[in-house]
Amino acid sequence: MSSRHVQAIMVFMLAAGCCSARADTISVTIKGLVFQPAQTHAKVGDTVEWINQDFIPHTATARAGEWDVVVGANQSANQVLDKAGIFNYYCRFHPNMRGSIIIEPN
Ligand SMILES: [Cu+2]
Repeated sequence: MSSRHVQAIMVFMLAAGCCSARADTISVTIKGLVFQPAQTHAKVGDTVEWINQDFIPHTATARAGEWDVVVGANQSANQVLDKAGIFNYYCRFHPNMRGSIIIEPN
């Protein structure tokens, strides 16, 4: 293998390492009509994944309207977090279900 090839591979590995470390996926499980954990932390650019383990659909709906994610029964759904702040959300079908995400600037 030529040294140019080695260099190219190293650049690729560095780039991959950089970006996967910067953007995380934060999982929130929905089980028994509860978001777990109810409060979670993230950075701008991260993705939150809601994993619905219930047999009924739920939503993760931001109070201020930034996002409204429907999570089907036994399915998962994602949302990229593009703004910093404290985001309170709830389920439109079961308004007692509440969660929040504290999103820090990247
Ligand atoms: Cu619900």
